[in-house]
Amino acid sequence: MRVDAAAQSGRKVAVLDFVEPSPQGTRWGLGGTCVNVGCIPKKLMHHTALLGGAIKDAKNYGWDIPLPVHHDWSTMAQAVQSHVKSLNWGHLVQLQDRKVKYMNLKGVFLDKHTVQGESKQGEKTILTAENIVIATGGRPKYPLDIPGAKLGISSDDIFWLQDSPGKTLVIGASYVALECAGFLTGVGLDTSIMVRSIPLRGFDQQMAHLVTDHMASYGTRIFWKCIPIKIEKLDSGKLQVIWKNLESNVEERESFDTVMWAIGRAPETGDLCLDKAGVQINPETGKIIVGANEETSVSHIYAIGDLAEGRPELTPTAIKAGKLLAHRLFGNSTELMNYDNVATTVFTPLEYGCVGLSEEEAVQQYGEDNIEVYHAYYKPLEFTIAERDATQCYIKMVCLREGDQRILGLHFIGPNAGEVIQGFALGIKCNATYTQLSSTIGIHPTCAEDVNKLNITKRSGLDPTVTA
Ligand code: NA7
Repeated sequence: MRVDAAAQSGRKVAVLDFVEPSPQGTRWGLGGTCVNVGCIPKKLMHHTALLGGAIKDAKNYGWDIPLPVHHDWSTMAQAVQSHVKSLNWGHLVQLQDRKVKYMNLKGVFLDKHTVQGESKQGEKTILTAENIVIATGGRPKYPLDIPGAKLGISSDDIFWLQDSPGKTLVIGASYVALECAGFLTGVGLDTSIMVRSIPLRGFDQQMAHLVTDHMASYGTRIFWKCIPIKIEKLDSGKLQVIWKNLESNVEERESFDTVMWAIGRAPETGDLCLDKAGVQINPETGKIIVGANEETSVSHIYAIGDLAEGRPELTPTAIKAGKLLAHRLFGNSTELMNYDNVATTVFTPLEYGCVGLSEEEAVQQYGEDNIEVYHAYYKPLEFTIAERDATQCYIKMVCLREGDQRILGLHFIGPNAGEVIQGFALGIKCNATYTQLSSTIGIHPTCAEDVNKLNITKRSGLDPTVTA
């Protein structure tokens, strides 16, 4: 939450932050998931992998680099971890500057205005507040029914490993799974993913399959339609994973140095004693039920971020929602958070950025006859000399079919997808139309210009490959 925003209004503000170590004992500092075990270390490790690709490309561009090159995990880990620690420190300083009292305590509700904070040493502090914001986020799930599951690590651990995880199996097919498997492959590790159903549930499925197609061609092994059954530690120290192939119904096994669970995240609401404050949760998801103004079932208690029901599990939405809440509470504002058309990017080796509706959602909401899908397979200029395969470089724009064709969703797979989509997200937020987009002149030569040049519809059945 933007506690600093609340403090700036002159109110007395305290923030309780306490990291429960992961089952593997990993702990970290102030700043939450994004800073410590999410976006920041993930993007830096993704960049590490991209650099490896650039080194290979460099040869064709005339750089005399002896191949193969070797990547040293410990050097990367130290660099990433010290950057994260500098961010922890920066957050602490910012809180002090804004006169926010930071308390390294784990909070539980005693009643609707009282929270008890407990330190690592067990010392208790009672705090009372007029307004309370819950923003405890979520933590990776572990399966309850798989013997040996605790031998595996999660995304809470991968970024803090001092030594290379070696041959790794990532279980799950969410963006967390694909991103981690992507950078592990990229730094040269033998990496596999186990997918029980579909990749990237909730995302456009044509795009999701292009992402996994690229990963497979890039060296990540994908075990499709497989579910883990058991993990055993062998005398060699390796982990033997036994799984069932749901298509052949056959049990298979293989040993790995590391198994990483990426099977979703659970909201951190269980230990908060929310019942004592009367805060309602959805018993199925464990998430806190909130209104449009982030208010829970108790009028002065708010919930923001991953633990709030129905909210995207994304850092920037939580930050913005916190800021707006502070402005509403203390700054005479009435502006509510608008959760529509939030852009996001999956940082797989070939990145996937999107904003707005998937093709499936657009069909469901408007009917197939009422949408027009423009698409293109394009080749980034940089790929040509490097002789990179551009098979999965693809753009899809979903529009309304009538009139000027309002853009409902934009999907882009290719280099720097986040940078590309961020700009177009403004247009889509402003209800841009296909007509307006095509009248915008592209910047040559970029990948993003191929978005402006989209002109082949899926309905036409014409070849969408960009040739010039
Ligand atoms: P998600 O999106 O909840 O994804 C969890 C993934 O793990 C998904 O691929 C699941 O497959 C898979 N899964 C779940 N349980 C198992 C077991 N037991 N075995 C194998 N595979 C399993 O999780 P994330 O935390 O990564 O993402 C959270 C949100 O952030 C997400 O909703 C986005 O909006 C942003 P399934 O598809 O259920 O078959």
